[in-house]
Amino acid sequence: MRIEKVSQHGMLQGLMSEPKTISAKYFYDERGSALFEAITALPEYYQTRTEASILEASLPKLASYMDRPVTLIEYGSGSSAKTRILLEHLSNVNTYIPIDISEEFLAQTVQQLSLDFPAIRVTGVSADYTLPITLPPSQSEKRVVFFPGSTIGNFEPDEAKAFLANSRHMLHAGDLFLLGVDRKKDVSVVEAAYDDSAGVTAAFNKNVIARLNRETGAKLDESAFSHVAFYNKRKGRIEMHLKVRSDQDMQGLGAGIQFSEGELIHTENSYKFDESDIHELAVAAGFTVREILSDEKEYFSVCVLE
Ligand code: AVJ
Repeated sequence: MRIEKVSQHGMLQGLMSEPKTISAKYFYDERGSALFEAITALPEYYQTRTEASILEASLPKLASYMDRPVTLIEYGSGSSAKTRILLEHLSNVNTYIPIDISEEFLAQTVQQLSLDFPAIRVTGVSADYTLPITLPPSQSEKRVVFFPGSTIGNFEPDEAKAFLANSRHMLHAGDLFLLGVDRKKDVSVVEAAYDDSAGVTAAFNKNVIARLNRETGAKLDESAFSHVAFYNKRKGRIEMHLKVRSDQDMQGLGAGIQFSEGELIHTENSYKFDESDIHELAVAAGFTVREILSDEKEYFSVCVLE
């Protein structure tokens, strides 16, 4: 008998299905995380600065919810830029647990935050938060989960509900979930945010091909893929795809997988929410909507769920 051990890679799974997909979580290698940070500063990408302005304008209100010592837990913390607003102003936060899939990025962030906020205990957790995770045990503290940036929009509606319902199970009565959601709005505004004139979003999308080459030995021609982004009105979501410009055969771990000219590889969905979507999602997950904090144009909302 001969048993052979083969290596596998999660990126290959979606590439073997029809139509081909690459899960959006694969965007966030070190370069992808840096490109995403660049996206958040683009003039077209209103989300990040709008959410930051909502948080700033809502600080007294948020402080009133945090009436005793708080452990703040963040999913997909990235550079934790928005969280700094909370850590600076909400004096009852004494512990911060950033959770991120990009370990290199997380290590840098945790180091910097520990220097900047010596009074706050910062414990990074490097994990794929779409899978079950165990968190350091909490004391008698109030837990506040922060899931900003409308990252919830990357999930299918059923997955989003299941994810929120699962997170609710590690919370106790009186704990909170702060959920950032991108609102439904004029299509031209939302499409521009995913196809910026500087081409940063295109580079972010195409970076998954570079990652595929590096991690699976695919040897694909990166310039043979182009960025496609559009709003799917029926589904209420932005879709990003990579369009194959010339036939390609994968080598390495995915040998045998072929890409045909004109084919679309689906790389991301980013769902947008109106008020009834927010209520439906929260209620299905067992939460009560305490408050929906928004900017003047209602481009973005931070939902206070309990
Ligand atoms: C980090 C998932 C919220 O969907 O807007 C930015 C990722 N994709 N530009 C989003 C993203 C393209 C972003 N999220």
